[in-house]
Amino acid sequence: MTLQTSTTTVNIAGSYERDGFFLPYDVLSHGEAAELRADFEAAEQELAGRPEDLAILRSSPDRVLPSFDKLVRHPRLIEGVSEILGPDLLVWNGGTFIKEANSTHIVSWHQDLTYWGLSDAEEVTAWVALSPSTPASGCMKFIAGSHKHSVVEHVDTFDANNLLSRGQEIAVDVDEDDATDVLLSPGQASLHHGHLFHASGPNTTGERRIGVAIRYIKPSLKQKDGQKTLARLASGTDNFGHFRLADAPNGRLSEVDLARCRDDAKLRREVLFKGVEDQKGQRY
Ligand SMILES: O=C(O)CCC(=O)C(=O)O
Repeated sequence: MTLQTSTTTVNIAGSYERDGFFLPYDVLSHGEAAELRADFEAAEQELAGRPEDLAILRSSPDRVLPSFDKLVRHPRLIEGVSEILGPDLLVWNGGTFIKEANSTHIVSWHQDLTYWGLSDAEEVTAWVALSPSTPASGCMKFIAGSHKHSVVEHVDTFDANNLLSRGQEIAVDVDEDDATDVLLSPGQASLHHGHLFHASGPNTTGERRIGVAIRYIKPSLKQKDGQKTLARLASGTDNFGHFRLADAPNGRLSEVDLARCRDDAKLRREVLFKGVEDQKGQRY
């Protein structure tokens, strides 16, 4: 994949520290983003009659498609995220957020780290656009500086229209007028902090909106509750062993990888749905 050069990493750490995010960050060319999207959508077609595996593809494409494994380890992403977290990086998850054309699905105001059961906040999300991210398509909105709060109270709504696992929503008022729209072209990314207040609205366009939310963590973090989940070493070394290290995918949609993801998804659900185990997530 060719590297883009229009954004330097020089100002990433400063903006991130001040605002809790950095954008836009050039990662892939339009052509590369289109290729990745085509590979993903072909895989969706292949799994069309297998809902459980289709859900795995959408929530963990990096574990079942070599092209997405390559994306999460892309030198440009590693370079940008390392400015914030340092050279040793694990990918804790690399799932997609999809809003179909003319979809009412939204994401309520939330902070990512609320329910992930991680021991620390040294986590960065790189959200890579595979389609235009605009207010009309339901782009994310960020509240600059809100990452300086630790986790605030959230209420679970389990609203079927909400793409979050528990439909969780920040219980304090958020002034939408203060929000920054995350405007991205295909192949660009935003980087955001796990305590940042963020949300996204419906997709009012006739095109699908697709983003890949890659959650990078430092290997020193631990899963506080439950068993060790899988994480992929994306850069540097893991001197801690707090996660089970995932290998590269065995191939495209291999049965072995799909089975591993099914097992890992069970462990993750125990963490994400702690206290409300009988509920089902809405996203996939
Ligand atoms: O894709 C979206 O609309 C929301 C994504 C999000 O909340 C996240 O990546 O943390």
